[in-house]
Amino acid sequence: MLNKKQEFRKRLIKYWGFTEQENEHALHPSLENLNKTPPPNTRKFVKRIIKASENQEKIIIFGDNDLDGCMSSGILLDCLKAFNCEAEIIFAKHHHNDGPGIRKKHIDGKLENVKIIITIDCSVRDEDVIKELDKLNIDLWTIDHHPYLFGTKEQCVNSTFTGNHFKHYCAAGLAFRISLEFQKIKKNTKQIENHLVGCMLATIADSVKLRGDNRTIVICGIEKWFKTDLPVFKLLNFEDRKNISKNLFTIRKKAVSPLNSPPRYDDPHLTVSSLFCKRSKKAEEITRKIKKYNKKRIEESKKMFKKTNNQKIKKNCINVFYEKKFSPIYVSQIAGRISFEEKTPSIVFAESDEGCLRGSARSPDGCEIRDLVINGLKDIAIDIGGHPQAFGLTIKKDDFEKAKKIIETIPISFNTKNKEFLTLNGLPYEDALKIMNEYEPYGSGFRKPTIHE
Ligand SMILES: [Mn+2]
Repeated sequence: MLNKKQEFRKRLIKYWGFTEQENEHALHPSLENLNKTPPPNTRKFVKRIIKASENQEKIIIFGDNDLDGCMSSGILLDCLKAFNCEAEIIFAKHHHNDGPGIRKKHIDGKLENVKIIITIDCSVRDEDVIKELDKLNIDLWTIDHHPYLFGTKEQCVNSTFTGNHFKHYCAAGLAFRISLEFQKIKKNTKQIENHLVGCMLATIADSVKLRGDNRTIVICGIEKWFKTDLPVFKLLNFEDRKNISKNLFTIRKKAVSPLNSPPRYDDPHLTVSSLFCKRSKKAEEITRKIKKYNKKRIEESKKMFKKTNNQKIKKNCINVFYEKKFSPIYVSQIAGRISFEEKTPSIVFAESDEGCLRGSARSPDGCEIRDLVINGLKDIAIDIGGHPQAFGLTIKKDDFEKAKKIIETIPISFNTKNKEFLTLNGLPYEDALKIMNEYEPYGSGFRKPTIHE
């Protein structure tokens, strides 16, 4: 016979849909729990890089310019450097009309003597790129957590490929798994700890699901965060609160968001070169810039958010916002804040180049809108891509009113699982709370249930 506590725990595990092993891992996080099998093609990729290092083949990494993009490129470059590869990073600019990814214009004039191109947190968006690389006999590898687009499937390390344990990884998660494979050849404990901390920051930044391996990475990464000796991380550090949820919250506020600012101000190289840099002088210089950019980010986004307050929020629909003064740098942040505070999906547009509007969509847990919007705007959108609850899109400025009308009339629905209550069945509330606290931290895709007394 189960006692009341055991019964409650059983209901909790069922609520989250945990297997027994997942439950065990959630309660006792350790890197040992990471799935033993790396994502498909990881080992093949590492082998190819080893060969490139032996032959001194020139490598270009194309990254995306948010924190996950910078972190994943940074981790990868750090691995490649440890194997004496000749490699550099180029950022395919993100917040322009094309959305993330490389097109012909990004590679033109940059391929001299290049033998391998790696795209990470972004992929090839243009068939002409594939043709050009084929012609020049350049090997293309794609590492991404966005749906696969072009290239040879066998040369993609992709979170969306069939398989379970890696499906929620962000790009830095994939880079971390690659790093773990490199470490099997040349052990460097310090480097793996640094990459773990970096991966933790990117996992928080990208708001991927806080379950399975991601959860392990975040919890173990936070533990290492307080012991890191990397100058730039140390400068963003603060006191260890002994409460994992509070630490996660503060890390998001004091490290993740600030680190996300410089790359979005068109300086992703600054972020990448700072992340794993061991010189404290450089770290000081960079954190000064991070602070400056961050101050600007807070001020500008506050102004922008205030403007969205003039518009009445409509319930049960995707709310669309646009004003001439909005900046495309902050649209994702504003959309995120609206969807979080109003518990409703939203899309915020701002003017970008060439008569276009760049928008960012965010929706709360349990409400997936990407495919609905793709379908609704199929004759209008120039580009749509990203995750079911967080994606970017570009439309022509002239199409705005038409697009707004379509988007706001799309019927949306919430997965009601979020509204389920857990009953106490006679267990004192304090006891239930104690059990739930064992499972902290909560986050995206892993919510604390509401209790019914
Ligand atoms: Mn990403």
